[in-house]
Parts: sequence; structure tokens; C-alpha cells
Amino acid sequence: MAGYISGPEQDQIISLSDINAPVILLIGKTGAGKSTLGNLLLKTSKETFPVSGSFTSETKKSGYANIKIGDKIYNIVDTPGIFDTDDLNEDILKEIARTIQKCAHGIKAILFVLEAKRYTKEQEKMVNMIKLFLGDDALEYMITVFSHCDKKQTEDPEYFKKVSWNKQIKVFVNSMGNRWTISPNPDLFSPSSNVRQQRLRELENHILSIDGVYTNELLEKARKKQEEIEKIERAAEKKRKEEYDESKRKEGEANARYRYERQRIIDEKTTKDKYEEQIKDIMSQIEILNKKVIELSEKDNKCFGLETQVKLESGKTIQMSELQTGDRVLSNIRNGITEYSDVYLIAHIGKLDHEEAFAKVSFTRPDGSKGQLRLTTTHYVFDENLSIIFAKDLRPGETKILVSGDNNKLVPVFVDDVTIELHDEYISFYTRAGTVIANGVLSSCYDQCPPSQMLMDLVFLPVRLWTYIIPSTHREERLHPYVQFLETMYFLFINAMEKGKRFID
Ligand SMILES: Nc1nc2c(ncn2[C@@H]2O[C@H](COP(=O)(O)OP(=O)(O)O)[C@@H](O)[C@H]2O)c(=O)[nH]1
Ligand SMILES: [Mg+2]
Repeated sequence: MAGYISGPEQDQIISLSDINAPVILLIGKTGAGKSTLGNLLLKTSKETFPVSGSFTSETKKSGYANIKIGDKIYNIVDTPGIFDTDDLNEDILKEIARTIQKCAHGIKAILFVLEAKRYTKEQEKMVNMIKLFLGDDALEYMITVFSHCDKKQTEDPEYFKKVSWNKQIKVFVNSMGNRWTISPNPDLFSPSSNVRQQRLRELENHILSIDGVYTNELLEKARKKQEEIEKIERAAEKKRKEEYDESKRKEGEANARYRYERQRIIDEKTTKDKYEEQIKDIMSQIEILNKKVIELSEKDNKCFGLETQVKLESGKTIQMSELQTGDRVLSNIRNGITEYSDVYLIAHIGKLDHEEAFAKVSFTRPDGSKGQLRLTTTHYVFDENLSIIFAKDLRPGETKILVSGDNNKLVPVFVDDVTIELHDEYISFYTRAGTVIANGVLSSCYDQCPPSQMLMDLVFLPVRLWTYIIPSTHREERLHPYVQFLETMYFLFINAMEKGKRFID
């Protein structure tokens, strides 16, 4: 049974001690019906989360409210339309930081609200993109909730599934453990309606069916900070109490009460300041990083020579110049198993207006044949210890790179030669895995920029979802804005976690 305990209509500076429970995160495109669903779950007559009449009037702040499902308290966090914009302004950064802060106690479930009405190509793409950008772990906490269903669809979800789902949506829902339901339109189904109650009960059951709570290092860090502040809070309260007792004896009740209240206001302000500090801390990191990103993006982002070969899942080998978004390319070989990964973005392809330094790496394959790989000097490849290393830093006769050999194995072989050449054509693309086997060599998709795996952590889930509005057909000469964004988030992530590589474990 869900119940409303406290509302989100609070001061900008939230008291995090109020939300020390796992979060049920509402995500989806603006206007999808996140706030509506949040209100439905809370089962109150009052509109706790403001529902937008039009897209523009939608609030840009995330709200939260406590909810009881089963015998546990959770926090519903309703994210505003901050993730379906590419305008990375101060307010949006702040909201991302706040969302991170609110999820300090982990995430119980992610409700991905998807409009069922217009199941068009655009949405198909969106679903695809979302899947590409989700870490596998996060998928285990996700539930698809279809909104904007008509009466018949809501009454009979199986009918809705049969009539309205295409293959993509089936695959998508299936990849989330088949947890899905319909958000009943409150205009069609009153609170006492059986259908409405049934759909919401289904959702609650899905939430409860998810084992454990999702957390990661960044969330853990936020939680530790929160606990630290709470400890300070408790100590301050204890001190106030002691002073109150002392003062009561000496100066009487009224005086003691006055002192106590005055001190309480001071202490509360200290706490709020500390939480705000945490937000500022995250934001200032983003700001520094944003500058870095601009610097980086002004410098062109370069990757492989266009002639580099990749293997597709179909078994066909093609040149990178023929790559299309959505292709599944050989990205890794682990324990004798070949792994294919989607090309989710071609950030740049074609000619530059100037020549760039490429490293031409020569090596001998395990079968004795000679191989070559041409990539920009600051592009990463993997050495035999799976450490990333710049192409220009490979040492002939010293460094071993990983090359695909017989029996589906990556074999370490010495680099024979590295020469630097100037070229003006290249391709820069990204696989979901962040790696690609290029001319047989295990390589990163990154050039001085982030391993996408790091971004797969849930804290950046919304950021990844934000990308669904960017058409996946991007195949231009200009650096894709999302790549710039990735870099920002990457540096934020690095700074926040002070953690090294997590490329391949
Ligand atoms: N027909 C229909 N309209 C909905 C549904 N859910 C939300 N809406 C409407 O869609 C608009 C946006 O809803 P809102 O909850 O604010 O979306 P949010 O931006 O995702 O929070 C509002 O006018 C809602 O009344 C639904 O399931 N069916
Ligand atoms: Mg909303």
C-alpha cells in the first residue's frame, strides 16, 4: 500500500536527512507523464508533483516525496525535463547534481515512462538509444511504464501489447526483465477504479520484485557525506539539549527555550550550507571540466584511418569508411567468446581542413602475417596488461598489443614499428562497449577522451537518456555535441571518484 508522507514543495535546499531511503526514479521525455505517474503512485488527492499543461511551463526542478510500498519507505524522485535538452546550462547542471545527491541511499527502481501513443520511428530510435546507453546493471532496476494509453489498452494490457508493440519495444521490455505496466490516465480512471488500482498494484509489485538497491561509488560517496552531516547534526542537537538543561536550571524555562530555538536555527543553517556545499562542489567540478571540454573540442577529435577494417556480427569485414550507426562490430574477445557492440555514434567522418599526425603501428600476427593500424597519435590501444596506452607511446620490440588470433583469442604480440605520418582523413566513432577490434588490434574508441564504461554508472543514466533526442544517424564532419558532453561528464566522474580505469575487467 502506498501512502503519502511528505511533499516535495520545499525550500530549494532540501534536507537530505528527510530522504534517507532508496529512490524510485522517474525518468522519460518531457511530457511523457512522469509527474502524473508519481502522483498516481502517491495516491493523494493533492497534486504533489506539478503536472505540466504545456512543455514550456514544466518545472525544471526535481521533486521528491516519501512513499510506502509493502512495508518499506522509498523516495519517489520526479526528474524534470532536464535531460531532454542539450543546453547544459547552470540550472541543468545543478539539477543533475541534486539528482545524484538525492540518490545517495541507492536506487530501488527506475521507472522509465514512455508515451505509447505515438509509437513512431522517432521513438523506435529513442528506445534503441536508451538501450545503448544503459549499463547492463541499471537495466536490472528498470521498469517500463507506458503512458498515454487509451481506455481499452489500459483495461487490457495484453491487447495493448499485441496490437501496439513492435519488435524493438518487445526487445527493449524484454531486456528489462519484462517488467512493464501501463500508467492509467487519471482523466479516464478515477481513484476508485479497479483498473487504475490494478495497474498501480502491478507497478508496485514490479518494484518490490527487484532485488536489492542499486548503488555505485559516486552514490556511496554522496551517502557518506550525508551521514557525516547527519552526525554533525546529531552532535549539535545533543549539545543544544545539554545547554538547554543547564540554562533551564540557571535561568528558567523561558530563557532556556529561547536559547535553544536560536541555536537550532543556527545549526540548521549550518547543515543546509553543508548540503549546498556538496552541490556546489559537484557543480564547480563540472564547470572546470566544461572549460576543459571546450578546449578539447576545439582541438579536433580524431580516431582511425578510414581504411581500417572491422568485423561485423554478420561475419562480414568492412572498412571503417563504410560504418553506419547501429552496426554491430567486433569489440572484444573474452574467454574465447567474441563480443559485438553497437556503433551508437559516428562523431566525425571524412576530410579535415588540415593534416594530422597519425601513428602507423606495424605488428606481426600470431599466424606470422603482417598487420598495420593507423590511428591518431593520442588514440588509445590496449597493452598486454589491458592498460590503455597512447598509440604514439607504443615501443617497437617492447610494448605488446593484443591482436586477435586463432581460436577466438587475443594474443599479445610485439609492436614491430611505429611511424608518424600526416593525414587529413579519419573516422571517429563510438561503440557501446567503448572498444573495437580494428585491423585485429584491441583498441579503444577514444582519443584522449573517456571510456564510456565509466559513464554507464547509473548516476549518469539520465545523461545517457538525454541522448535519445539526438538522432543516431549523425554522421557529420563536425564533432558531435554529445561527445563533448560525454567528456564533461567523464571528467566530472573522474574528479568525483578519483578512480582510475575500469575499461575491462
Ligand atoms: N492522455 C494522457 N495524458 C497524460 C498521461 N500522463 C500524463 N498526461 C498528460 O500529459 C501532460 C504531461 O504530463 P506530465 O506528468 O507533466 O509529464 P512529465 O513532463 O513527464 O512530468 C499533462 O497534460 C498530463 O495531463 C496519460 O497517461 N494519458
Ligand atoms: Mg514533470
